[in-house]
This record gives sequence, C-alpha cells and structure tokens, in this order.
Amino acid sequence: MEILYHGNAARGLAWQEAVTRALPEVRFTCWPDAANPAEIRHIVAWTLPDEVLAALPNLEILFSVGAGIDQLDTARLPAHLRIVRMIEPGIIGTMADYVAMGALALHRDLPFHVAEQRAGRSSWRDVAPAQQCRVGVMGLGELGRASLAKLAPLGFRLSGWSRSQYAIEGVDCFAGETGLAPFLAGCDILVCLLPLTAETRHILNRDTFAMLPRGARLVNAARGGHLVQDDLLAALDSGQLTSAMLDVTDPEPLPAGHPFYSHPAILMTPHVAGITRTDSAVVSLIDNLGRLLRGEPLIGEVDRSRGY
Ligand code: NDP
Ligand code: OXD
Repeated sequence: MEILYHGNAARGLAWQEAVTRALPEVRFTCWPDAANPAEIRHIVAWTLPDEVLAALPNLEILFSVGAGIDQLDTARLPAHLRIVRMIEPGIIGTMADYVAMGALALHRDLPFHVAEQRAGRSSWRDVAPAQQCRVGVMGLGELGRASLAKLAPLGFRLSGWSRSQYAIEGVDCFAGETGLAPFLAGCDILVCLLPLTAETRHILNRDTFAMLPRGARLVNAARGGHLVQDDLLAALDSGQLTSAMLDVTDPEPLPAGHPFYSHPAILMTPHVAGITRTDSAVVSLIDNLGRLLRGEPLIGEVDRSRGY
C-alpha cells in the first residue's frame, strides 16, 4: 500500500520515517515524489490544491492533517472520496488548554485590562468567582468534551449544545434547534467548537447574541466562517457582548486595518488553539493505516452527507 503526503516538508519526513518503521508494508511518499501518481489511492493532507487533485485520478481516501475538514472545500472533491479527520491527543489537549485560557481571560476581563495598559491607564473592575460564571460550549464532540473536562476543575458552571442529546456528568446538555435558546440564555461565556457546515455557517450572529444574557462573552476557537463579523462589532458596541476571544477568522489572516485588530474588547490569536502535533498525530495515522490494512473501520471517518 502507498500513501502520499502533501504539506509541510519537515513533518512529511518525520511521518515517513515513523510510518515506515511501524508499517514496513506501507510506502510513504511525499508530494511531488510519487513514482506513479495515477496509482495513488490514499493521501494525507491539510488541503488539496487543484494540481494535486488533478494528478491523482484514483484517490479513494483522504486523511486530513487536522480535526476539521472544511478547509478542503469538500464540494470540489469526488463524491466517492472517503475523508478521515485527525483525532489525536495533541489537538485535543492544546484546544482544551486554549478554551480554559479563553474562559479565564474573558471572565477576568483581560481584554479590558490589556486595553487599559496600552492606553497608559489603570482601572479597577469587579471580580467574581468562577463559580458565578456559566460557560456553554457549542459542539460536544472530541474538542467540546475535552474542553469541558478542562473547565470543570476551574469551578465554572457548565453547559453544552450539540445536534444529539447527551448526558455528561456536571454539564447541562441541550440539543438541536429547540435546545438552542434555553442553552444560550444560560451562557455568560459562549464557546464555539462546532464544525463548519452549511448548518453552522454564521451561527454566531446577531440573533444568537441577542439570546445570550446581556454582557456575555464569546470564545470562537472553531472556524472564522461561524461568525458574522459585523454582528459581533454591533453586539460589542451595544454592550450586548462584553468581549470576545477569536482564534479563527475569515479570511486568515484578516486584512491590515481590519477593526478586530484594534478593538479594545477583542483578543485574537492566529489559529493556534488546537495544534496537530507531529509526534502524537503520526501515532493516530499509523493506527488508522493499520486499520485500513486489516479492513477495519477507520477512526474519524467523516459522514460527508452531514459535513463532519
Ligand atoms: P466533532 O465532530 O468531534 O464534534 C462536533 C460536534 O458539533 C458534535 O457534538 C456535533 O453534534 C456538533 N454539531 C455539528 N453540527 C451541529 C449542528 N448543526 N447543531 C448542533 N451541533 C452540531 O468535532 P471536533 O470536536 O473534533 O472539532 C470541532 C471543530 O473544531 C473542527 O471541525 C474544526 O473546525 C475546529 N478546530 C479548530 C482548531 C483551531 O486550532 N482553532 C483545531 C481543531 C479543530 P453530534 O455530537 O450530535 O454529532
Ligand atoms: C484543525 C485545525 O482543524 O488546526 O485541526 O484547525
């Protein structure tokens, strides 16, 4: 079996070595080195540029380097292509850390204090214990659940919203369209960890913000396409929202001069919340390649009709 890698060269070499050591029967090649691209049936990549896609007419399975798959623009991929997303402890652990950092930073008014510092001022704001703050997570998948587990010992009151109804200890779980309004009504901090699909695009909009308690805060660590940027600015201006922490934007990076850069109530990071770790992700990849060789179900296979 051959698997082609497309992406960062250093990671490609490290994965080639690890995969070859663990599974000598797998030939791991790095784009553009495949001897016969027309024979390639499996690829691991973050995105598939047009020239790569065109060179691989017999592709059957695409392993995403990341947890999300929307960056692949799946509408342009053949309908029969199976897509497998990356589920690995590096992404999960770093994301949970980020969400904990975001919740604490917004709860303790870090954007305000940073803005005051930059303006050469020092003002005091009231401080409430974490136990008085309700954090709600949209998306109860791999990342949402790990983030809730990380938040729990910090003392926050926790809730979650997803498509399916779940029971998670210590978390008030809501589901589906009917669960959205009651979920939002109980979020002092709203965290978005949804996949970006036709249903979730622009879900962070003025109607959603209006259903939050006045003065709520937002952490978006999922995708920039979830957020309606003008609605966030309007909600911050009106006081409906107090502050936001954004790891993702559309586009990335935002153009120079974009109002988010200088907004005193917005903290931004450059898509670093959950990071695919070269060392731990290759273990997940090797596990999945072994499953493929044995004809077993793959971990993280995407339901293309659902979009995640
Ligand atoms: P999962 O597929 O494990 O979980 C997705 C969750 O979202 C599920 O609980 C699912 O519900 C829920 N969901 C999906 N659609 C809807 C909907 N229409 N209404 C309500 N709930 C919905 O994904 P992960 O947790 O692994 O990852 C989530 C996203 O995080 C990724 O798709 C990616 O975009 C983003 N990400 C961002 C990173 C960063 O660095 N900023 C890093 C890694 C990922 P159900 O359980 O019922 O199916
Ligand atoms: C991912 C990401 O999807 O890094 O893994 O955003």
